[in-house]
Amino acid sequence: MSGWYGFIGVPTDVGNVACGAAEGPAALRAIGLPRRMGMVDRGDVQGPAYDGTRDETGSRSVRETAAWCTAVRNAVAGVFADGGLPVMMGGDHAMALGSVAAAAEHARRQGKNFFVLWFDAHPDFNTPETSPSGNTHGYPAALACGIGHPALLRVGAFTPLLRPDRLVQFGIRDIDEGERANLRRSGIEFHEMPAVRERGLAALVAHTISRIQAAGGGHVHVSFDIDALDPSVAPGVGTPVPDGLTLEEAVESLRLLGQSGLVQSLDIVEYAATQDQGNRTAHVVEHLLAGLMAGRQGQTALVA
Ligand code: 4U7
Ligand code: MN
Ligand code: MN
Ligand code: MN
Repeated sequence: MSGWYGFIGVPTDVGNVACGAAEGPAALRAIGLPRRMGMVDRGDVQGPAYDGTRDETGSRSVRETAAWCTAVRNAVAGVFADGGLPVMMGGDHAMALGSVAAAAEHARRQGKNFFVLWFDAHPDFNTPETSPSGNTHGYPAALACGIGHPALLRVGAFTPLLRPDRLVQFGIRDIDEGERANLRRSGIEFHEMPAVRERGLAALVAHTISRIQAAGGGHVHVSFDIDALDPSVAPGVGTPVPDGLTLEEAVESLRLLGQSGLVQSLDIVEYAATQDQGNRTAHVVEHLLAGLMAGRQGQTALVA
């Protein structure tokens, strides 16, 4: 499969105060990631700092999150317009609203069905009403489905950006009470760790790929929060949760997704460089990306 990859740095912790995610893209460039992976470095998106004050809904940094997501959306749209596959490097997960907006708009223009696969310890399906923290990195999946803060729903050209039955989540193991009710009400398919352990991540992902293909295919956006991985593998995250995915099963799943030819855009988010042990987690990011790239070239991914 031909094409090029656009590296878009999103150095922000706008969705979660000083979690270290703002330092992620610079740390990835410091190990030479975009260059070594043969990517086109499209530079960093910019935006305002985190504001911890709560607004009338209890949410923090709403205006700032909207500004970042709008800038991300424009940067992602630029890579689509130039014929590349955009890879957004976070930065905390609040930015995914911007990439999902650009991807959904691109899919619609091409007349394609739009799907999002979400790898995360958390469903990120909070609304201002259910969020215990008011932090917007817990909102993006719900916002993509058209649920949540009205100021954030305006980031995309339309809402909902995504049909709830076209969102599938993997690796989930930390759900807030009200968030679980939101997931149930929307009918989201989410695979918690016991199911992943029982059936195997790659098998679940392969099943999802078949279902998407049976539905006529489309544009698949992958949003990979690296806290989906076990903290022993990826210590450099803002909100670590024990009992996560292995690197091998995550890389194999991304390879399958690459091989399917369905994936047209990718977020790898929540790399909190300041929490990393040396560059361990930066190299994990590289392996994840290498998995997708190898799959797209029809190769077997290697995990070193
Ligand atoms: B991440 C949390 F309360 N659910 O909403 C919240 F546990 O993007 C965490 O997946 C959200 O890292 C984590 O604040 C968001 C909390
Ligand atoms: Mn986070
Ligand atoms: Mn997340
Ligand atoms: Mn998470």
